[in-house]
Amino acid sequence: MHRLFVAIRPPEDIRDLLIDAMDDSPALRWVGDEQLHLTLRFIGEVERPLANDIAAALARIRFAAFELAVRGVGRFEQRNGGALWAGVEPRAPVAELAAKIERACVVAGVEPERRAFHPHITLARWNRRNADAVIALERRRADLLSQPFLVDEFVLFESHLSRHGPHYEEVARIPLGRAG
Ligand code: 2AM
Repeated sequence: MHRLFVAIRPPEDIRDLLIDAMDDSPALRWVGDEQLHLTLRFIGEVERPLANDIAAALARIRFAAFELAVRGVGRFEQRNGGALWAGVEPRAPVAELAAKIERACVVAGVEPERRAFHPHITLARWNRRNADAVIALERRRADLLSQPFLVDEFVLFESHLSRHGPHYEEVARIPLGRAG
């Protein structure tokens, strides 16, 4: 089985800004540089033939390159903790691209996504008992803001899980059309 997801990989200067926003707070498990991405569609575990059909459907997507900037931080709460993330703006082009990817996945035979799309770049995971520290950090980083960067491709990743955390392998890069 192949555990797949589709994401935007921010360029190095943007990743550097995100890494600079991290601190040594023991309350948070920060992600590494190689794990920074904006998920457009989490696909999950699929067999090889479906993986091939997904890759082919994604390769047929036509979408114009666009600019994004990182802006602000936020947090998701699950039962035992959650994620701290950086937001992006504007959301419209990234949501449109995600919707196109969603249609391509469904045409290829993937079950439709029922959850709403919230574009974000996960920076850290946290445990419920450290919620106060996470809220304090979220306030301190509220003014996080990057220069706009060009999104001119998206990536199909395979996630390999291990004891040392996930390793994300690039399976295919799909270019976007010339901006504007
Ligand atoms: P994230 O975007 O909040 O960090 C690979 O696992 C990527 O897919 C991660 O970026 C992860 O979360 C995202 N993702 C979305 N839904 C997921 C799910 N149900 N299980 C695992 N990862 C998921």
